[in-house]
Amino acid sequence: MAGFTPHAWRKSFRFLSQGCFPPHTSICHARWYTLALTRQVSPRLADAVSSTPHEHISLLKAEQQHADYVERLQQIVPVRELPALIDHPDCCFVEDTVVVIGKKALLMRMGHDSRRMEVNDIANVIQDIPGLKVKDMRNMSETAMCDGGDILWTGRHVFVGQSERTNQEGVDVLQTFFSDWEVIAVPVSGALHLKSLVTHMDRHTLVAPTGELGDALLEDMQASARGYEVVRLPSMLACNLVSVNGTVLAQDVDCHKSKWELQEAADEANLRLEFVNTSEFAKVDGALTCCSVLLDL
Ligand code: CIR
Repeated sequence: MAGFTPHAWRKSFRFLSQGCFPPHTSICHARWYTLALTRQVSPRLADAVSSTPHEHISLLKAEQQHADYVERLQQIVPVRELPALIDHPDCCFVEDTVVVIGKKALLMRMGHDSRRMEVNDIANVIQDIPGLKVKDMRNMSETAMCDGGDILWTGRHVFVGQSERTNQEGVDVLQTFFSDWEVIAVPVSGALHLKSLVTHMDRHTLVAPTGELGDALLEDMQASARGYEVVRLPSMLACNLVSVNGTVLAQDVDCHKSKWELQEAADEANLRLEFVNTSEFAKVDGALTCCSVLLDL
């Protein structure tokens, strides 16, 4: 079959053997990963950075929710769970510390001072992973800053949110390092990170909130010109998806319409959908994507 490489066969086989692919269907644009990194919750989670004063956080509940998240991930991809960094309340939001695209990993200078030391520990972990070319933003520019939550890598495009945490110099460093890809900068307002607003369900499907915020963002991303279908949801929180190896993890929000729309879109895209409750993390602006770094080695 023209254009269908042994690699593609292997992936299809893996997908079929996981039972995620109804036998009568043949099109699936799921993203594939071989490893996920997660980090346990700091006992000081209640001191995490927060954009608004937050309700009381139950550490016990947060640990249970995190364990559930990790367990769900383990069903679909091997997970390496790193120990909590006791003095870093935000340490479980590991996505912000490093961006991995293909065989390249870029360590971040994060946008919030209080989180910057988190990168030192992940640097050791990332540098020990064979086959990865690793660079450190902190050695590439004096002023660049970027949080991983602002990078949306759909498998076709690298979108970078210019938010309070990611500046133009950060975008420039990304473009220099990930030179095989076009890095598309989009302004972000009304949310912490780009991925607080928009994520991808598969290579061709984005998920974004209904309303003006979503409209403006999708226009800046030129989503439709770039060939993306967009699922629009009334709940912004529900737009933060983790899509791995044919399964989509979504937040168990109160908005039934959002969950219903997601289910319909997942069915159409031949993806399995599971809802995960991360309510304790949402109190400090944490979402689903932020709790893991996904690698395809
Ligand atoms: C922060 O403000 O940095 C953390 N409290 C939450 C980070 C969430 N990260 C993400 O969604 N990528």
